[in-house]
Amino acid sequence: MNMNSICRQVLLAVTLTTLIRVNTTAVEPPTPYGSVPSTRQLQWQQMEFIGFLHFTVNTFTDREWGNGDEAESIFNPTDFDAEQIVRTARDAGMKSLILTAKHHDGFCLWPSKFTEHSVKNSPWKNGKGDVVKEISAACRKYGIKFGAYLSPWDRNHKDYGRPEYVTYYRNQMRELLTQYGPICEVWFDGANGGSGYYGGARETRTIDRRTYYDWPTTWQLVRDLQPGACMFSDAGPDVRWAGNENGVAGETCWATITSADFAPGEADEKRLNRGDRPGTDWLPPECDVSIRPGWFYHEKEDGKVKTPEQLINLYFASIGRGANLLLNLPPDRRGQIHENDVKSLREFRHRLDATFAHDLARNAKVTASNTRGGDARFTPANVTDGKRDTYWATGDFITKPELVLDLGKPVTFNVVRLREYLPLGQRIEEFALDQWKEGQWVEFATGTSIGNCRLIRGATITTDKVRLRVTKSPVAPALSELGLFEEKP
Ligand code: FUL
Ligand code: CA
Repeated sequence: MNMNSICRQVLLAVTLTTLIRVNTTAVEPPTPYGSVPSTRQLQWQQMEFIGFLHFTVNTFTDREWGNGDEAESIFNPTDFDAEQIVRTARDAGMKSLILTAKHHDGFCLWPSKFTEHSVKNSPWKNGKGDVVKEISAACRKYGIKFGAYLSPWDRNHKDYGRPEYVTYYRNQMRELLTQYGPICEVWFDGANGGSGYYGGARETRTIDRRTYYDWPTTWQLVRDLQPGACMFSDAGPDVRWAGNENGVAGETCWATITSADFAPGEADEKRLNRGDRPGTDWLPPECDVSIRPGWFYHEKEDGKVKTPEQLINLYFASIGRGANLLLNLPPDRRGQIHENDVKSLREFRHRLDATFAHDLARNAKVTASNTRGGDARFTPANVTDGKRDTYWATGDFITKPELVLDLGKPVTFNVVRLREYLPLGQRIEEFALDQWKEGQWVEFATGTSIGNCRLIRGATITTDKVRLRVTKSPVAPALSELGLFEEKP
């Protein structure tokens, strides 16, 4: 081997090692921060808008809470139409529908083997009907998911308050989770214990909310039978109550909370509304609210259906703060969603689509003060591609970066939508938004938590450049989306 070829060999070796080194030191994504979502939680959060159906004997007694002594014969919808109900929900943009299979009165909307207090002893379809079956089938037909509410409190059952009832409750849960296809959410209500019929005892029964139900065993049953289902309660384990029934999440709202401090029916409403930071668990909030004053249908509330504008405000106050919106639609005595509710939902959907169909930032040129490792995978352009699974990230320790959207021409908007890349946790704590105005940056909004979705809604702005400043973050941000939208009057 002559000197030249030795040189060539060495050079080749050096080049190869460099190449290999470049490969092995490829830029890693940021390390996840704090608690992060499970796959089922991520799927749930992406739904954003969910429907609730409150329907039972109360629909026919004109009450909100049945006592448990209602005769099965009163449950008799005159023209039950599961498809009309599900279509209404789907057309409103709801991605799943949760049905009160059993409310506090104990009446079951499916023919449970474990009680006589159900549709099977009602005149409806000569006792052959099954509301759970019809609604779940219609959900499958219209391509939305299905969930069930099984009230832990049962004012009809003779054993309520004793261990036998907990077995009964689990038997019913097993029926619901095995006979009706995939269940995407199980809703554990917090109202527990009090006066009731209780098989004729007509007394007040109180229970220890922390111990009576032995929740971990029931939760495990749900995991075993429906591993994809998210469970809702004041304490999760997958989704938490947002702390009120007005549909409003905290202005600052963390997806994390320390859930061991709570039990179903026992929680600090302020903390649920805002979350904890730091919190030991990823437990995103669900904002439940009814389209009418009550959860069940009452003719006297036909004129009190929330207006499209009120519904849009709720959308901004829940989904726009990182929560999911669970909007209740009460079927009427026919067993259909009333015309007034349908009309309001239609207009609501129409206005939302008119706003969010056009992301005015889509063609912007995006630049940032820092891009993680200069790597194209973390490019700032990822925030305008409309995909949740691509994101802009900065280098570790770069916690106050800036992002500039050059829109190329003046654009008019009044809504900014931000989304964080959730698999890496909720990272950004505070941010500010600026517009380019008369040759300088002028701040037009500041905000706190982002999470799944943050909507900043303000005065209409016309500008050709927008800047996002991350002003507080414990770690490098990972931002999936920055969109600009205009609400048309
Ligand atoms: C509450 C219940 O008491 C109401 O009747 C309704 O079901 C609501 C969603 O949850 O705690
Ligand atoms: Ca993206």
